[in-house]
Amino acid sequence: MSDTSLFSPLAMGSLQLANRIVMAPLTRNRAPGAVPTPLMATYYSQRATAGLLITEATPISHQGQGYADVPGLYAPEQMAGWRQVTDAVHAAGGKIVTQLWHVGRVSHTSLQPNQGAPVAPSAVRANTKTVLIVDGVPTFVDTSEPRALALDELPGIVGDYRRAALAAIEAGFDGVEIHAANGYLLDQFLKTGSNQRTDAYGGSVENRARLLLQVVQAVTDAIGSGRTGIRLSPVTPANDVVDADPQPLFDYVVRQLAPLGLAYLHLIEGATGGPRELADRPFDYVALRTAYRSAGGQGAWMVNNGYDLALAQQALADGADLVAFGKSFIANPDLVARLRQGGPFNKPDRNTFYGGGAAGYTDYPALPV
Ligand code: 8OZ
Repeated sequence: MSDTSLFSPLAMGSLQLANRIVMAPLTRNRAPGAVPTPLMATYYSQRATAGLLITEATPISHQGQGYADVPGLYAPEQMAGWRQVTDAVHAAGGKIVTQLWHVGRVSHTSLQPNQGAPVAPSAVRANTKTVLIVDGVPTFVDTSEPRALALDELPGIVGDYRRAALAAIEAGFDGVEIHAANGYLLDQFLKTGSNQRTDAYGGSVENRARLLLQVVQAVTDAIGSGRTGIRLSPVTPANDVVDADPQPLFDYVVRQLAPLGLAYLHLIEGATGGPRELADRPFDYVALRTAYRSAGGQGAWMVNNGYDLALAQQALADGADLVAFGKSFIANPDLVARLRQGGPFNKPDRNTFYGGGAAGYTDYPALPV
């Protein structure tokens, strides 16, 4: 082994991780009726040699759902389903947190309570698609026109995050990741393109970051900051979000997060699942980390997007603490062992990313041991 750091343990908040390799959150749409299944327990436990597993994005409420067949965390049968997942992962020696998700405007009336409009900071439709099941087939459709959330609805949303965090711990998770990335609700509030509010939640950087910081405070108050992480994507164009001036926005966000004692900050660098550098959206991630550290932030710094072994080792040498792998974890349940020996790697099959059953989910082979 030329570099052991990727395979070395990390004490992070209340969690002891066996290595620095993280399974990124990956939407797989295999939970009919929003209830986690035994097949999902198999899938996650197959990948339990990761230092940390982050579940697929998991709606905190019916209103927070935007896609068909994603598992929720707001009903008793969902928690019972997740308990099978967390038990299986723990039995296999792994650690698992769940990703708390509210999609905001990235939804469709057919998925919403009473077929209502999806909610958003402002009534600005996202030019993006979501997935419905049409005649049994996963089908991409345009998102629906959203309605702007009233000021007096926001405490209820903060409360939903809090409740879901408590439910996660009750279901056996080691912690939670607050999904504030990829153009979903919290990212919609952060960014100027989707937030046109004129109240205390719109306009200035401080106002646009307010909901996010209230959510983090509520979740950490409920379950402890040492088992809470957050995911941010400063410049991703995913789900049609854009900010006019992202560097000062995110510098402010991480400086505010610094004293809260989070277990980790999870950064998507560049375009989610796409290029790591965007000519029209430059961003300085080193400056961001410096802003966080100089404000006293001690959380682990987790990087994500298009990492392979060499790039991951370089990131750790450059000061990152954890590297999250997405597509390579879909195709390689034993990714840690494969990285350790430098390959070979199975190739992911895009046709089975979203929806379906065991094919392309639990049937990727591990290396013989
Ligand atoms: C792919 C398909 C559906 C949702 C994200 C939760 O981008 C997602 C997602 C990804 O964060």
